[in-house]
Formats: sequence, structure tokens, C-alpha cells
Amino acid sequence: MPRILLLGGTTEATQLARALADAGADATFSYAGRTRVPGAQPLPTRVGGFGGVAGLVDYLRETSITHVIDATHPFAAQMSANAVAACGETGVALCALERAPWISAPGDAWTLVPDVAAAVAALPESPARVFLAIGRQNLAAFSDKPQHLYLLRLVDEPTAPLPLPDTEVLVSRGPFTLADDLALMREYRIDLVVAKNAGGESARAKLDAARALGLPVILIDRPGIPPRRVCRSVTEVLDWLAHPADSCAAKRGV
Ligand code: 3Y8
Ligand code: NAP
Repeated sequence: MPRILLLGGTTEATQLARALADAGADATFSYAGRTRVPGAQPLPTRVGGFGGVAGLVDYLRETSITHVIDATHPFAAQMSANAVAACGETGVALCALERAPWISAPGDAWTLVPDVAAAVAALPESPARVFLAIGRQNLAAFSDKPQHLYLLRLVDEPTAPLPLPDTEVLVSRGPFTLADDLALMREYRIDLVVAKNAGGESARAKLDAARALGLPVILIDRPGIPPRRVCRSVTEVLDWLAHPADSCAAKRGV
């Protein structure tokens, strides 16, 4: 009977948690504790970092975890790298539940950039109205371009002054709909969208809205993650848990 640590924080992690709970699996859900009131899960839940690779190694050993499922967000690169290192050190089985990146469709006006700094550099010099839909953690980089109006969508009310002079703040945790994002972008007369290539369905509405409105998007590519076994669906993860020998996908490079 596997003893599972599920590193969560995404829609897919929540879906997997439901499937594991329904199957009576011995699993613990883990949040980083980034948000004030994270969504309740149908599994025993721990909140907070482990204390780097060493802390995660200790946790895995102390709790006799046999399988780690990394269902964190594609931009949670530090957690994912730590999981690869800790599972390598302890021999605990690791599988990532990872969603595919978004791919542009006819009508999309995307500029693909490698990271947040490149996204800042890609912004125009003349003042624009920017839907900066990347959350809270990377906002400071955009203070290099203070001339823009930034529409920010955050999970929680800001507790500290924002690093940008001209902002409109929305508090909403998603998932988001096309209708709502269309209305939002029209209401705020948005000129362009900055987003992370998160993949999945719960955050792509803003890209579909941008296409419908003929707006450009600056799309930030995912950070690199060390090779690990990757599953693309909850079903693949459940198959892997039941038959660890036939892995769900070959080790993936980046
Ligand atoms: C704490 C858990 C669920 C999971 C919901 C998904 C969908 C909604 C879209 C926009 C983009 C953004 C942000 C976003 C999305 C889902 C999913 C997803 C993007 C929660 C959650 C936690 C977090 C952390 C938070 C980050 C922030 C990023 C907002 C819960 C709601 C922008 C990423 O204030 C902060 O410190 C927020 C930090 C990391 C990125 C950032 O750098 O600011 N997610 N988001 C998890 C933890 O503590 O371990 O609170 O319930 C989860 C979800 N966020 O089950 O319903 O699966 O992608 N989250 C991005 O994709 O660009 C919003 O606004 O259009
Ligand atoms: P990160 O930069 O990769 O991780 C930084 C540190 O946070 C990790 O080293 C670890 O601390 C802790 N941590 C991260 N995820 C954790 C988890 N699920 N359980 C326990 N500790 C965790 O992570 P992040 O990008 O800030 O993301 C944090 C959380 O938000 C994750 O659950 C992620 O799935 C979710 N999320 C992130 C994004 C995003 O855009 N980054 C989007 C949606 C959801 P220690 O080193 O102390 O162990």
C-alpha cells in the first residue's frame, strides 16, 4: 500500500486528491502556505515548506513515504527540483503530474519570452494598460517600467505596499472564465496581457479573451526542471501507483 506525499497547489492536484481520497489511498496533501486560506482538501493536509532538500529528505524518512507526486505548478521550480533531489537521495518513487504548455492558435498575438526580466523588457516604452496576471511574487521586476497602468489579479489582499506606482488590484483566486476575463479586459481598457505559460484550463481564459479582443500577449516560458517521470493525467498517476514498473512516461528532460 503506497504511502503518498502529494505536493499540491494546482487544479490538477485538487482533482488527484479527490481521486486518491475516493480510492482510500494513504496520502497527505501539501501546500506551501502561500495564501491566507488555501482550498480545503479531502486528504490530511500539511502547510508550509519542508526546509529545503534536507528537510524534505527528513520528512520522507520520518513519515515512511513511498511515493511522491509533484502536482505543483510548472513555475514552482524550486519545489520540483527539491523533490527530484530528495527522492533521488532516499530512493522514494517520484512522478510529476504536469500539464502541457499552452500552444498558440490562429489569431493569437503572442510574444514568447524566457523569464520575468525578458517580459519587462518586452513591454513598450509608451504608457500602456497592462493586465499583469502573474500573481504577487514577481511584481517587483516591473517597477523598471513604472509608466504603465498595471491591472493586478491577486489571490489575497496585498498586505504590503505594492512595488508599482499605478495599479488596479483585483482579488480573485480563479478558476477564471472567458466571459469574465473578456468583461474585465474591456472594463479596464487593457492594451496587452502578461502571463505565465501555466498550461491547464483554469487560467487560459485571459489568453482566449486576448485573442477575441485582438490584444497582444507577452507569455513567460516555464523555468527548467530536472528530468523526472511525468504523467499528464490523474488516470496516468493512478496507473503508475498501481503498476510502478510500467512508468507513465519516460524521464523527461527540459
Ligand atoms: C497556494 C491554492 C485549486 C487550484 C487553483 C491552476 C489554477 C487557479 C491560475 C490569473 C493567473 C497565478 C497564481 C494562479 C492560478 C489556479 C489554482 C492557479 C495564477 C492557488 C493556491 C495557492 C496559489 C499560489 C499562487 C501564487 C501565484 C499563483 C495566483 C489555494 C489559488 C498568478 C500563477 O499571493 C501569492 O503569494 C500567490 C502566489 C504562487 C503566483 C505568484 O507568483 O504570485 N498561485 N494559487 C498554494 C500553496 O500554498 O501551496 O490557495 O487554494 C492555486 C491556483 N492558482 O485547487 O483551485 O491550477 O493553475 N495562481 C499563474 O498561473 O500565472 C492566476 O490571475 O490569470
Ligand atoms: P517554489 O518557488 O517552487 O517553492 C519555494 C519553496 O516553497 C519550496 O522550496 C518549498 O519550501 C515551498 N513549497 C513550494 N510548494 C510547496 C508545497 N506544495 N508544499 C510544501 N512546500 C512547498 O514554489 P512557488 O512557485 O512559490 O509555489 C508555491 C505554491 O503555489 C505551490 O503549491 C504551487 O503549486 C502553487 N502555485 C504556484 C504558482 C506559480 O506561479 N508559482 C501558480 C499556481 C500555484 P522548502 O524549500 O522549505 O521545502
